[in-house]
Amino acid sequence: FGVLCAASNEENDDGFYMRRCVELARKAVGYTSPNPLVGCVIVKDGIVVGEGFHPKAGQPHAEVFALRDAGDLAHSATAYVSLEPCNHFGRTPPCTEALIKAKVSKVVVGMVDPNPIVAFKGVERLRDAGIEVVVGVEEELCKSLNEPYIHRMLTGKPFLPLRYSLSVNGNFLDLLGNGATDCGGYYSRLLQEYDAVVISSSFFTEKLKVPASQEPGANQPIRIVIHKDPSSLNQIPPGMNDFTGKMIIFTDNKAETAPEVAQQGIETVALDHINLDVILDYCNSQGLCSVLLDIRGSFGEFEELVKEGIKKNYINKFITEILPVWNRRSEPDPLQTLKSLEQGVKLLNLKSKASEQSVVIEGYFKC
Ligand code: AOF
Ligand code: ZN
Repeated sequence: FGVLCAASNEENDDGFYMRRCVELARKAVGYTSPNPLVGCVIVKDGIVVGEGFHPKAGQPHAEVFALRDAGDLAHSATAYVSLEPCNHFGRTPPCTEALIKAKVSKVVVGMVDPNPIVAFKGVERLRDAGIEVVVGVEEELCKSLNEPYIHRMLTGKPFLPLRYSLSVNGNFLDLLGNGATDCGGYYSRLLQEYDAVVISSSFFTEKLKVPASQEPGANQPIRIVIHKDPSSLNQIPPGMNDFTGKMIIFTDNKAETAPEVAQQGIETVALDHINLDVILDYCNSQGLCSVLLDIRGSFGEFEELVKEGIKKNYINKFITEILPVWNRRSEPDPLQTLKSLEQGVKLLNLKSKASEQSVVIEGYFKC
């Protein structure tokens, strides 16, 4: 009985330290792409002697910071890492070698790295060096931490959830004056998690503030503006780009861009036809792992993108925010396009979150 108790305590401890790794990793939310979020904790005799996380692509990995923090105490210690340690020379040297050199005796890994250059090779290298390796502690949590990174590694496309708001009577809210004006703190926190957000050009034409993450120092995703109205590209009011992030306009308007647009640091890409393939390829080329398709404003601008995204299986996550307002039916309904697709679309792995401002439901769509 005593042995069983000891084993289950050890398992609980593994979970505890892995959750701490995830907590540490999350300090860099929004800043690591194309790299993953990774946290590492070094534990010796039940005491945490080192902690670290990966702050930004190009900078040292989580293990390196944690080992530095632990110094000589890493000797014979256990290293917890939310992602399999790398075993390759990328922008930084292999973490496996750093762990071996530090003489840790055990490594507990949250999940195998889906990067084909790394997958299982890190674990193998550590085992070959005589280090005990446990894989798959708090695996689901570690996977949810890096949903965009994993998605991009496996599909070659950025992760592309679709977000929209509904009134309590089930109508779409454009949030540009149609019933509700503020999405509250939830929306601001959501934005921080994304590398880019696709928004409607009505933020320009209605002279509204472009949505920004509110907390000081928070990640400001790149604003990708869909601009289908040929008459208004030259009427972008000054001060639109008043947040610290980058803005890029995708337009099928061939008219020459007004100098004021470029003066605001806004890049413009003119296309024959705005489509998701071009937008996602652009994001991919910039190393962006996550793009939020944020349906607000001029719904018509999104309809084709939504249709394309669902048909091509680019959109697999839905984020629905129900706000405490009652409103008239909005026309056109931006997701009416879904009705023309196959019946019986079902969302899986639902999660919901309720606050005083809203109820948020997230779910996955599998074709
Ligand atoms: C780890 N710990 O903290 C991270 C890892 O170009 P590099 O050198 O930064 O390598 C990037 C790859 O390394 C990335 O695609 C992923 O496979 C892994 N990231 N690995 O052991 C970390 N950030
Ligand atoms: Zn590494």
